[in-house]
Amino acid sequence: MEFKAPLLFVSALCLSALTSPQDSCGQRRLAATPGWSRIVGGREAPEGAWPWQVSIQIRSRHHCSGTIVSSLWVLTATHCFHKFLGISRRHFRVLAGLRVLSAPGGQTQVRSISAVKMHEDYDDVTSDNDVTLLLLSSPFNFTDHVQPACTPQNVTHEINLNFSHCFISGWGSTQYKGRLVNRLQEAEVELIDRRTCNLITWYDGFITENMICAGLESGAADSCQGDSGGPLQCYSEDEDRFYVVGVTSFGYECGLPLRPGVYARTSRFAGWLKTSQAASASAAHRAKLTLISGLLSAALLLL
Ligand code: 4AZ
Repeated sequence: MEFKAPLLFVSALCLSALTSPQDSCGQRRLAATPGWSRIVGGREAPEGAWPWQVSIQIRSRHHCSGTIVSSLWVLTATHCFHKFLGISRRHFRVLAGLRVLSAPGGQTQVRSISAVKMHEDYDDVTSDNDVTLLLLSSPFNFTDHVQPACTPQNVTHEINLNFSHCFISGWGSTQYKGRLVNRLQEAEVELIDRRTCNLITWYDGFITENMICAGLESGAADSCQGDSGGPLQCYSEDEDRFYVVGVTSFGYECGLPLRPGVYARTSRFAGWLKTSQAASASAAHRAKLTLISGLLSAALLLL
């Protein structure tokens, strides 16, 4: 009889750990509040600055970036996957807690991908809806170096967050047609409203409502090849945390004036993010839930 209480306690603990939503997000435990000085171009990211940033690799080579949105899910760009579906999923790996590509180190966690959920309305001509969710084979353990980013609940929420600083980060090249870099880079950018970004002298009407432009008018800070899929992350002073506002999608070359980086606007995909994650909970996860519910019921029956 005395084993009932512990059984009930353990079952309830497991059940809540498996079902409760992630309540902590967008916080970095190692890096300080964003500075107030403008960063021109890129610089090396300090340790733990972007704990939600991952490297998606094919056969151990960096391919694209992504953002951790929960322990089991990574948000990335569809264009990173839709032309690569011929490559077996077992050649793909997702690395978190990584700063130096050639030297993963003890903080790095490696996972394989158990499902790729591409946006159904992705358009490879216009790059509209360039978002994909990756379901990991097993969850990331959250540490000082591995954390999820927050995602805006809708467009109004994104606007009301009144972001003070936005940053891009990645291992992409520092110039158009350049090479990947070994150490994670970051740059501060400004959000550019759609009307400006669609001007004839800018992207001339190409920017849909599902996209957001970010950069500097001069072009001095930008994302580039290899940064795709990674985060455009903005800091909310009110909440003291970071939101992933965009997914690096495309741009005309890199660092040109009037040609900022274009990002899939995550606030436009809040509903899609929710339903996709709910619909595709892994079979393993479901099996575990069934087992724990069974345990819980057994414990309750014994009471
Ligand atoms: C790319 O090819 C790419 N300047 C990503 C971002 C930008 C340009 C190209 C934005 O992955």
